[in-house]
This record gives sequence, C-alpha cells and structure tokens, in this order.
Amino acid sequence: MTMAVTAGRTGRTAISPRAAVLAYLAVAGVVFLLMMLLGLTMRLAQAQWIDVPPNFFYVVMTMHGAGMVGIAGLSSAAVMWHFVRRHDPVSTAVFLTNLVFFLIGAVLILGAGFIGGFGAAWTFLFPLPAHSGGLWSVNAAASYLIGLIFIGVGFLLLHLDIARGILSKYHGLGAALGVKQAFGLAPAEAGPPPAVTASTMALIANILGIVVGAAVLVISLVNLYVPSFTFNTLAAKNLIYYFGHTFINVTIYMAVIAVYEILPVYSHRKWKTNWAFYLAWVLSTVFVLTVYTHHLLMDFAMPTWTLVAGQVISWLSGLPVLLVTAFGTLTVVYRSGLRWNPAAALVFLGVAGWAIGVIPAIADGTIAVNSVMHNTQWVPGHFHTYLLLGMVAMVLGFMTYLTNPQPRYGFAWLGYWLYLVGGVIFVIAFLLAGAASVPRRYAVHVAQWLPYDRIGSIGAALAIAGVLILVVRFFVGMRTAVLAEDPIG
Ligand code: HEM
Ligand SMILES: [Cu+2]
Repeated sequence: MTMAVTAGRTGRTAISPRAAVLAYLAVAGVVFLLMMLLGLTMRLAQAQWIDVPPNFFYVVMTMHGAGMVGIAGLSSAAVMWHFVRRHDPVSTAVFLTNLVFFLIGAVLILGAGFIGGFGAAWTFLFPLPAHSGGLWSVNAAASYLIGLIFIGVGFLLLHLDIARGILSKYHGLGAALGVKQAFGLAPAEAGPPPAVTASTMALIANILGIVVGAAVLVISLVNLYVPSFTFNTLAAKNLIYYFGHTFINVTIYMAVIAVYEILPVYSHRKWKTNWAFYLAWVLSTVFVLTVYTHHLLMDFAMPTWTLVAGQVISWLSGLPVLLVTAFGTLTVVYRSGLRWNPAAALVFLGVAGWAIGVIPAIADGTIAVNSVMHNTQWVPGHFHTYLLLGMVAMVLGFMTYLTNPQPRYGFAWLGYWLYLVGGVIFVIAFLLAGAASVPRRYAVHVAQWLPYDRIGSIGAALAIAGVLILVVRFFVGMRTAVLAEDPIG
C-alpha cells in the first residue's frame, strides 16, 4: 500500500483513489467474514449444536444485523465510487473520511454489544433501547445510537460529495438520472452513463433516508437520558424504517453498477442504455422512497390507504431496475463468446440471486400473505437471498475483478462454487422453515424446527468457506492491484 501513497501537490502525502477503493474492500472482506461467523453462531445455537445463552444470542443478532447492513453499504459504496469517478470529479479525501467515520461507528457499536450487552436488534425500535430489563445500560444503548449516527454522517458526506461532482457536469439531478431520456424527450445515446444514473438515485434516496434516520436517532438518544421526553412510537417506527429500509435497499442499487461495468469488459459488448433503462431508474427512485411502508402491513393503527399503497408499491418497487438489469445482463452475455471466469460469474450470480430473492419478497409484501408469514423465517429467507447471493455476489465479483481478473485461477472457482452451493442450501433452509411457520428472531428453537436449523448451519458453513477463499484470493492479489490499471479496457 505504501507504494500507492504519492506526494500530493501540496507536498502532503495522499492515498491514491485506487488504494482507497482497495482499503474499503479489505475492510469489507474482513467484516463480511466476521459477521458471517456471527450468523453461523446464531444458526448453530438454534440448531442446538452449540450453547449460547439467549441474552447473548440477541447481542449477536444485533451485531450481525447492524454490522452486515453497515458493511453492505460500505462495500457497495466502493463499487459506486470506483466507477462514478471515471465520469465525474469526486474527492478521495471525502471518500476516506467516510471510511474513518465508519470505523469509529463500528467500534462504538461493537463496544455497545460485546462490552455493554446491547441487544435491541439493529432496528433499535423506539423505545426498546431504553427498556433493557437490566441487560444493558443507558450508556451502552447510547453508544450504539451514536455509532449509527457516525456511520450515517460519513455516508451523508460521501453522497453530498458525489452530488457535487455530478452537478458540476450535469444541469441538475434529473439530467444525471436521465429523466428526459426516460420519457423520450432526448436521445438515449446522449444519456448519462449507467454508473452516473445509479449513483444519482443512490444519493437522492440515501440523503433523505439518512436525514430522517439522524432525526429519530437523536430523539431516541434524548429519550435514553430524559425518559420523560417521549415520542409517538408509531411515528418513530415510520422514521426508523424509512431510514433502515432505504439504506439497505440502496446497497443493491450501488452494487449493481458492478454488473453494468464488469460484464461488458469480459463479453466485449457495451452495456446499451435505452429509454426503458432510464425510465426504470426514474421509477425506482420514486418507489425506493415510498416502499418502506411494507414494514407497516401489520400496524392496524396506520391509515388503511398507506397499507394499500405499501402493498402495491412493494410489488412494483424493485421490478423496473431488476427487469432492465436482468434483460441487459442476458443481452450482454448471450452468444457473446464470453469466457467465464470467477469475476464475471460472481456478478452474473448477483443478478440471478437478486431476481430470485425478490420473488418471495413480493409474496411477503402482500397483506394476505404477510398476515401469515410476518415474523417467520420467510423474511430472513428472502432478504438473505438477494443480499447474500445478490448484493454480496456483486461485491465479491468487483473484488475479484480488481485483484484476480484472469480466468485461470482454480482456487477462486472452488470458492465460487462453495459459496454458491452453501448459500443456496442456507437460504432454502430459512424459506422452508418460514413456510412451516418457524418464527424469526427466536434464540431457542423447539425440536420440530431443528432439521431446518441444522441444514441451514451446514449450508452457512460451506458458504463461509467459499467466501473465505475468495477473500484470501483478494488479499493475495491486492499488492499488485494497487498499482495496476483496471483489467482489460
Ligand atoms: C453465511 C452468511 C450468513 C449467515 C450464516 C447469517 C445468519 C443469520 C441468522 C441465523 C439470522 C437470524 C435469523 C432469525 O431471525 O432467526 C440472521 C439475521 C440477519 N442477517 Fe444474516 N446471515 C448471513 C449473511 C448475511 C448478509 C450477507 C447480510 C446482509 C448483507 C445479513 C443480514 C442480516 C440481517 C439484517 C438480519 C436480521 C437481524 C434481525 O432480525 O434483527 N446476513 N442472519
Ligand atoms: Cu423493506
């Protein structure tokens, strides 16, 4: 890494943009693995193969949830920044500042959990952080909330800087999104590159989401120390899910840039944008901001129209971008003579995992189904499908592309197949358990549920072994990758 540290114009040392991206990915590789081990710990505990006291299970669940959501954001931000940087001026200093804020936040969150015993789930539902039943202190809860605020502020700075870069080249966010192209008012060929369109949607959604999140975090923080200061719990839930849903959802829209940029490199075909592509992104920009209402389908106190809207938007939300991406992926790959290699296979898998995971998600976004499936393992079943086998696959593809781009490495292929086969077993075990009405977020499972837990544990262990191999390969390739240009083109 030292080689990449070059003297800046001011005479101070500066880290090269490429080294900064690799630093993000190095952190991501390690954190993904550690958080996966926490996930495996929960699964093994549910399977009764290891003994985990229930209060500690909830600490692990909280750390796994917060850690995974955070590192999903960080790693997909690296994908976005790497590619948007080719088109718009962005600041490496701000990019690194986000990493520093993330690490500070992570220390506060891990301290809250593993030292302070905080276990109110990553969703910190108001007023749960203040009602620990003696399991954690007010300070531990505060450390968790402040940690989240740090991470949010880092991302806010990053998205604002990307907005600045984009606006310096386009006349407004609408132009950067491709609104005119979406409605046929301008030729698609003159539209923004996919990386710019996706980054624009990500910044619109996340800036709004983070501001809302910061508001409810501060309210919760005040409530911790001044219990007489209360807030409408239903309003708080709305704000939290507005933030939480948007943040995790946007990780996929940032990571998908890897598909648009990497597959064409290997298939030697350009990713063609057309009006449908831009229209899809414009529609999904609107939906991503309103779709959080599917988290309220069981909240009878909400006005009925919001629940109906939540159901309809849930059906529609992900579909436009998913469809143009899946279609575009097939067009880029079909009969292109592409020679498969781990990087291309991983981003391709990412699209498939995303597409397949959305199906059980849409089912759950239907009120009639939600009344039965709500809070069963059907829910971790669908989101682990499009996160573990979708978003994470895209990020692993990007990591492999930067450090191990050539097709001849059998070791990476082994990692790929272990991760794919193990991951599929792991998510199917969740979905089957959900279909059998096994509740989610239960530390202790009854005998009838153990077969699912045990099969799920085995799948998880295989998947983690695969990810370990891919991450090790990443670190091995990192030294040369710091100095290299992007593979091919
Ligand atoms: C091999 C990898 C993984 C394993 C073994 C694993 C395992 C688990 C388990 C056992 C649960 C609790 C299920 C329950 O409620 O009964 C869980 C929840 C969760 N996982 Fe994972 N997971 C993995 C990967 C991921 C990834 C990649 C992400 C996101 C990028 C993720 C995000 C979450 C979230 C947000 C929750 C919800 C926590 C809560 O209910 O508060 N997991 N995971
Ligand atoms: Cu959601």
